[in-house]
Amino acid sequence: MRQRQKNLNEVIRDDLLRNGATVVGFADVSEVLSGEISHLKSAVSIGINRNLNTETIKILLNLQKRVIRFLREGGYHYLSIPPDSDRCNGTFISRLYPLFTHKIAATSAGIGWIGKNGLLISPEYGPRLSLATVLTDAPLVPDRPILKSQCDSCNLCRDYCPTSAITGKEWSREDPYVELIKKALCDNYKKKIKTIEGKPNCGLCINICPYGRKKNIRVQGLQGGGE
Ligand code: B12
Repeated sequence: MRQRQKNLNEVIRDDLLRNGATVVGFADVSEVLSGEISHLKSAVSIGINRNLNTETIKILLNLQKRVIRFLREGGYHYLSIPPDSDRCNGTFISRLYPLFTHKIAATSAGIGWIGKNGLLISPEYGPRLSLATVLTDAPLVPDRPILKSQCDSCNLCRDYCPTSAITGKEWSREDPYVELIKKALCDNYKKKIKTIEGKPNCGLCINICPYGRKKNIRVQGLQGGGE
């Protein structure tokens, strides 16, 4: 008996999961795109369960290249948004990241919600996924978006944030830009640690989150969550 041919979603997802992705989702992002990229209505959202560091960025970039290969073969247009788009100074991509964030793709692809710590929380891996996105006009079938936070009454990240940057408000797709994090406080703290330890390593709001957390962690002396 002949096997059913895989559709493009399945081809991409299977390939990425075999090559290092932890989660892969597909989103209809047509309602959030404007201007130069409004024709790229679908997003492939890729998450890997690793701290955001140089090696992680390399892996994510490689996964994005794999997606692009399939899209190019199908004759589709695409735009790859690198995991560290903010560092691509002066480029077209660097202008995009405040307009289209990896978190939009991830919640729209049903990978998770935005937690009180401002991070994408997956039910299985918590806030420990580092993210990358490829936008495309390929006819991908969207997964079901997640519409609201499931943090409920948990306030661990707010209570343990060393700089009181977390407001404790809850995210929903209806009010997606509610102030979750006082970004300047978070950023300044990371800069301060960088001058002392050489790396802007905090990550307490990642390590304390109960979603996806390994049991029996020590709350005192938590390790940092990335660069
Ligand atoms: C600038 C930046 C920072 C700044 C500002 C942080 C912030 N909260 O915005 C600083 C330097 C402080 C920072 C710190 C960190 N960052 Co940072 N950062 C970024 C960057 C480059 C851009 C984020 C940005 O400015 N977005 C613009 C604002 C307006 O959007 P946003 O807050 O990101 O997301 C909102 C929308 O997505 C919206 N939304 C979600 N779904 C939907 C759906 C619809 C339809 C709509 C309309 C909106 C919507 O809700 C979100 C919350 O309001 C992204 C990479 C990227 N290109 O996305 C990484 C990124 C957000 N950072 C990341 C990480 C890991 C960190 C740190 C943990 C690093 C560390 N170890 O300290 C900390 C965590 C701080 C924290 N708790 O937020 C990861 C987050 C992964 C995750 N699981 O969520 C990202 C995605 C990088 C990556 N490639 O993985 N970061």
